[in-house]
Amino acid sequence: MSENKPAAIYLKDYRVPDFLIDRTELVFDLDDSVTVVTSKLHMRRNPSAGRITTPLVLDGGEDVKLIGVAIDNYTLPAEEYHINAEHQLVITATPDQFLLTVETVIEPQNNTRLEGLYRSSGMFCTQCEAEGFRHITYYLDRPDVMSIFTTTLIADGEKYPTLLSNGNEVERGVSDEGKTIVTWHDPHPKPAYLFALVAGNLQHISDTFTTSSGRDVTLKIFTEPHNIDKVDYAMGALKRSMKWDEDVYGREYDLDIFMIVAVDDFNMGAMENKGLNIFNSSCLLARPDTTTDDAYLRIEAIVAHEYFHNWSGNRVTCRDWFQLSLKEGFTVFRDQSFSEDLHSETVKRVEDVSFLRTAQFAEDAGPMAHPIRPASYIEISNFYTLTVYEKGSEVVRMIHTLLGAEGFRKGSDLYFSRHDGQAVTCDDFVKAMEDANGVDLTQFKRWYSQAGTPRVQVTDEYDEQAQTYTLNFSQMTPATPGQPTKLPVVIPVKMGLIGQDGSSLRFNLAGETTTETVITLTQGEESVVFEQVAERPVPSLLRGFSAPVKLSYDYTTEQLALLLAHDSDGFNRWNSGQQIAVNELQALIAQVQSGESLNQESALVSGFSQLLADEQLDSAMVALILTLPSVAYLSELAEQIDPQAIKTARDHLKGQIAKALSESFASTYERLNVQEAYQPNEAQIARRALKNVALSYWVASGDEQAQQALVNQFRNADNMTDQYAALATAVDQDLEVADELLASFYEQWQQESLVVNKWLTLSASQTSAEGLGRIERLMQHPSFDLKNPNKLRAVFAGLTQNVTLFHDASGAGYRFLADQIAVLDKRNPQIASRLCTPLTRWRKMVPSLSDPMKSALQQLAAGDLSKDVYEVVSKSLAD
Ligand code: B3K
Ligand code: ZN
Repeated sequence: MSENKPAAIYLKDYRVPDFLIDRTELVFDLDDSVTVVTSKLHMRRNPSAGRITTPLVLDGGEDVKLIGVAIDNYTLPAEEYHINAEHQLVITATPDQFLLTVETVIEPQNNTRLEGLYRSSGMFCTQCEAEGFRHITYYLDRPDVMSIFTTTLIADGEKYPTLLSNGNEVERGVSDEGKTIVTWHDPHPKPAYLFALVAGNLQHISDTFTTSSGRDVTLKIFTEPHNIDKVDYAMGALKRSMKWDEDVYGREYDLDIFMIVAVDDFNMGAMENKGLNIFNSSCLLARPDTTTDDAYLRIEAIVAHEYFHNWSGNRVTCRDWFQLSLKEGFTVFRDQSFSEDLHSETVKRVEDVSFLRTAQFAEDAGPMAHPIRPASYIEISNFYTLTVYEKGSEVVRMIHTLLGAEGFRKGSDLYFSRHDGQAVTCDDFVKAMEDANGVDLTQFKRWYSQAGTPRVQVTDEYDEQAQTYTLNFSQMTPATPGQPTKLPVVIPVKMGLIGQDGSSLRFNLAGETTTETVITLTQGEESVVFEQVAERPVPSLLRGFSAPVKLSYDYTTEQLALLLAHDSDGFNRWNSGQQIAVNELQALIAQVQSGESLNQESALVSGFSQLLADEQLDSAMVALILTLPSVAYLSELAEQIDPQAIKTARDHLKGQIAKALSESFASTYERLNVQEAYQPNEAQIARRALKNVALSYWVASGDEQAQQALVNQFRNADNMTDQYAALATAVDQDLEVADELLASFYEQWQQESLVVNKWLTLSASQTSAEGLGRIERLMQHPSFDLKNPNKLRAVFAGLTQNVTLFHDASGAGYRFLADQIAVLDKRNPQIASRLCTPLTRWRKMVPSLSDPMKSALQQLAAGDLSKDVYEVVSKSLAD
């Protein structure tokens, strides 16, 4: 590893800034070779800092070239300032209040990190969160410095007719050299991470939204000209989001214009810059023939998420980056609730929980485990994690469950009004919830500081004589790096009791008779006694997944089948089916590992058969229940991960169910395979989901007619959902026709970059004799582009899902990934760091894989690494 180990930054060291920037005036002279940035900062000492003689230290980057510095128009001589080893500009002495002018030069066309200002497909764009602004000019690049920005863009108007920044356009003109000059002004104070600019030759669509108080807001979505036919859906999603935030949170939009721009090269999904959201085109562009149903729903959710940040993140922002979950956890909760409200609540909940339990639980059990408010970091980019986002959302959801919808709204109203225009902490958020409701959330706040997924064990007793039913709960949270001991947390357990006939039983708890309640656990061990319980019930626990915990109760298969068939809570119906499958799969995995012949009985056959027979059920729910737990989820549950055994067991169970119910799958497929004009609506999405699950089982049954149906669907589909599902099944089931279909898919869609990404993933995930040569070939393919994070993610997602190739016992798959990360780290450390995740699991792998995986990490560790990759690799290898 590099000689100078990057230092950690600690939450406990937080200090208010020594200086404030009331106004920021930026001028960008954009040019294809160099871009000149002139920044005028109206600064003063921060009265709350209490320090009167500190030097002024402004953040910068190695890629920023300083041309000159002036204070109150006096050009500073070289001895009055210097650049330190951290690339900061240090000015020894300043007045208490002054105008600082800084001129810098940057080269956006050479910016491969995609942080700060960079060029992507002939356009300029920015990404400043978390610490990208310092790669544009010297600044107090921290979220608690909020300033009013005025931005002037100067560029060749022929090449860059679209010139955008935050706020409202206030001036437009032409320079002496004939360049276009446009000035934008954003009246809302904001931290630099929310700054944005875009310059390009773009097209746009426009619309209007009238806010609840009657103001008209202009809405514009910009793309490169060839994608302008794919933005209508996002516009609709934006309007739905604006309306929902008014209805549910009372939040109105606050500028005259709201703009979204799609760019191809982007490190993550999207960015909530004030009034000018910038999106990865994969999270914005939609057209029926190129976009799957899942992607439609994801686009709607991300448009909503970024829009919702206007209040939860922008108007009220984070004091420091340790508070990231303040805006991200809350905003994910808001976007999840939005999608639940607009679509099926249960389906959305199942999808979100599946993702959480698969990926976030794995993170929380690994070397990078951290609380939703971390106490330290080396590189903040590494903390845009599933824990901060998804677990953060679960924590906010628990507050919602504890306070109820009305109490929560009182709390959010108080939070927004009390802190409007401020940079605050997670404690401030919880305090607003407490004050608005007169409750004490002191113990609850342990969720913000403790990492790890709590385990809850439940046992029960029924006293027939007294008609009392007792549930005994015990909770413990396993140790995580740096946190050997944990305290009990507050766990809301939403629950009900089910009778032998499947009905919801009434019970009496604390003098109230009901069929559903929320029990709030607070102790290591505690019991709850339910009275007037007429029969021995089957408990339906943690309904709607009311807390992000691993709950276990020793259900029999019959009890799970009862819940699957009858529970009034849709989430728990699904969960019970999953639990049966998990139990069977775990038994099969053990059989594979010990070389026994595999069990041929599955309780799922009769359950699934009933589901398929009942045409009245919600097709989307049936599709979810029929979907077996993924290899990734089974890996998370495993004591020791044996990917090949997991895959063999899963393929076996799927094949067994498929063969037993082949005819039902065929008839379900035929019933749902209707001709209709594509709409991404509820009913159609549900139908396609079940149809395509049925197809995958039918094909897995080995029926030749199924293969024919698959090929027909692939060739005749008028929408990407159906075409892709057919192709993915062909690849997953390793059908002979898969190669031919993959080739024809590429042929058909080679001009559509986002569709090509799907082709890259499926091609990389395909089992083939070529081995890693196939991955190398894909990376040489004309459609691959090392600069484009979507292409990288596409290929590496395919590789790491490719059990046979990636987890080869020789360790070649792991070494290959490590080699690629090392190369990529020089270009784009954020993306390189993300790609390390599969290797961080080495301790949980079976011994034969653990050693080679660890060696791959050690090989990586021996190189000269960015802070980003260094942090992940060193924490993964730490004792
Ligand atoms: N706030 C951005 C994420 C920025 C990631 C920076 N590495 C998108 C979002 O969460 O809405
Ligand atoms: Zn966000």
